[in-house]
Amino acid sequence: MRAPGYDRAAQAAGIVHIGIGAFHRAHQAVYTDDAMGAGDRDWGITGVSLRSGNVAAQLNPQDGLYTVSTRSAAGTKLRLIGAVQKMLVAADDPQGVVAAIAAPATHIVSFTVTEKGYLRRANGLLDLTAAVGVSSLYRFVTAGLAARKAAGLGGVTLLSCDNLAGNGGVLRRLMREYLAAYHPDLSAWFDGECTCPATMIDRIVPATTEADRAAVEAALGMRDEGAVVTEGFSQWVIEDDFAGPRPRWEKVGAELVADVAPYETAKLRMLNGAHSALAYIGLGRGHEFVHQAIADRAIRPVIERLMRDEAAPTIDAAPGQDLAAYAGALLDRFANPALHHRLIQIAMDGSQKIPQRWLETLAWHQVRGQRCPSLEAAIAAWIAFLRIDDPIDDPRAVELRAAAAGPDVMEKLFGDGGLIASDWHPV
Ligand code: CS2
Repeated sequence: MRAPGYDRAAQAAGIVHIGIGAFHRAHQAVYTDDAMGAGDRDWGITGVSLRSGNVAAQLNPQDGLYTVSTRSAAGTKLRLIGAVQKMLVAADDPQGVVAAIAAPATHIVSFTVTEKGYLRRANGLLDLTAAVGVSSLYRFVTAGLAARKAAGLGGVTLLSCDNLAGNGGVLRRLMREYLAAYHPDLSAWFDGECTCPATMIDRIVPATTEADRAAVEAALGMRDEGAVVTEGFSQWVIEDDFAGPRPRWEKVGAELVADVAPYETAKLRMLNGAHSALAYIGLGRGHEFVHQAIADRAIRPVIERLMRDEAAPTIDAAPGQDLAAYAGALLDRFANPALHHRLIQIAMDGSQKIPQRWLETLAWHQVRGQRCPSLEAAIAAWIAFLRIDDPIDDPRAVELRAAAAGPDVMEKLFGDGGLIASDWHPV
């Protein structure tokens, strides 16, 4: 098994990562481990969980070490990742999180807090009440930045790695709203000292199951509570706009570009758009996993059309970006039988995901007088999903359930003043 090729104990922590779940451990932490393996120094990661102590309880007793299993039809590869040094739980140690952000060695604060973690209201503006809550990223980042300013230190790069359209710009705007409301004295310093690059992040990482941990234990001969399981494919496109030093991630497979938008739009509308459609349509037809749904002959053509005929034409491709090839590669990735990616995991938080995954595509076609049969089928499947009796995992579950149960559901969900704000109007 491949192990870290650098002296872990000698590395300072240069990155504070907020929202350290399986995705971060299988993606950014791997690039960072590779960068340190290639000679970069002092990019250890301090992981932060805003609420749950689970990841800290898994990783801290292992000194931050964990394995990544890469699974394909050809078999599994195991590798040990050393980039994460320690874990903090914000609810238990808020001062520790602030101190980590304020540490002189910290240059990057990165995020995978999921779509709902940005605490936006349906109109896209910051929910100023939620943003002062105990598990708000804004509170910790602001306190850390205020401490840096007070100590005469420079700012940091705030790196959003979530599946939002224009994630960097969204984070910058929401941070500005927060500062204007609660810390106006920091606004100008933030604008002058901190940057928020956009990123496109891509790797399919199913939630780790007990069976996965048992498989790792069988291969390793020891228990890894922090194990993560993923596919071979990995992609990271980053806007080259850093406030200070950064790992040379471009030496280890990341792409540093001037404009992330074409990659991010393609990823959200094609990969994630197809994923959400597979989730709701697939669950409706009794499937459990992505690879089963994509093998269903009633579903696969719907997904192909969604990617090729509905989403792809809406994207202004970058030079050399081949959207037809991308669609083909995505179908292959979805078909990976070794990954066991649960549809119900993708189905969660639909209210937060659907605008950038489906509605922007629908709006693009609507102004051109065109329909999108696949996306319309996906919306019908989502509504059917909202009507079944199981609990819905979504921050707006109660309102969604009520809207889906009554008459005029399309209007209540997508109409003017509806639950899901968008430029697309149901007809
Ligand atoms: C998925 C994503 O759970 C979901 O909503 O669509 O997590 C997806 O697997 C990743 O974005 C792939 O990069």
